[in-house]
Amino acid sequence: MISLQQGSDSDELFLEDTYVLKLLVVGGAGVGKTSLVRRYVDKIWNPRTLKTIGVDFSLKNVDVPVGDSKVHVRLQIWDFCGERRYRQLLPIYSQGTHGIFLCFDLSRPETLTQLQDWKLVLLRTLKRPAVFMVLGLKSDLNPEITLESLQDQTSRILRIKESLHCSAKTGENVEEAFNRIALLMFDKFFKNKENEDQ
Ligand SMILES: Nc1nc2c(ncn2[C@@H]2O[C@H](COP(=O)(O)OP(=O)(O)OP(=O)(O)O)[C@@H](O)[C@H]2O)c(=O)[nH]1
Ligand SMILES: [Mg+2]
Repeated sequence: MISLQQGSDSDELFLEDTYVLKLLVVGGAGVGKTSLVRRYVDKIWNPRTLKTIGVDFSLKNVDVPVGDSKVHVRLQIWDFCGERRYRQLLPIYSQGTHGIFLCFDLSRPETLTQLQDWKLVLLRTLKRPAVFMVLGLKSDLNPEITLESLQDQTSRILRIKESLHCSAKTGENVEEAFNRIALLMFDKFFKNKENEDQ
């Protein structure tokens, strides 16, 4: 059974006992977005990924702990290509998104600064606010990075405190990043609805 919960400015999809959440993954070319998603969804590390053309789409079911219980969430993961010439497609693919991973490459600091542009474009095109989280990828190439220094940089440069360093190669913090954003998205878009239903 599929039911659409009517929101004031959006329609939220609720499949039986599962909340459907859309997560967009963006950031510069080659920062490691597809490798991150493949590591999370398929539990594989393949050093020879092909660059994404347009967008890749994956699904993953995850249980999000809420208080003493858990809710079932189906993550729709939209892995958007970093190549600039496809940027005009972003407004189309970003609509209805609940959360966004802004990704950069920890071994190329300029890719963090470039996220300012991505954030601006998204803020201009999204019809409702989404949850933003910054991911510093390829942490295996920058083992000195600490969560504190990362949060410091992302707050200063992007005004976003919510961040994590991950490695698709070693698996560091990959599950943690997706679990964290699933929880933040659920809290923002559905938590009050849950409380109303009880
Ligand atoms: N050392 C290391 N290399 C990585 C990691 N993640 C990705 N890479 C490498 O970085 C390159 C680009 O990875 P992709 O995952 O294709 O990057 P992308 O962000 O999806 O790139 P586009 O699709 O072009 O936007 C590949 O050679 C990967 O093997 C990581 O965690 N550690
Ligand atoms: Mg890719």
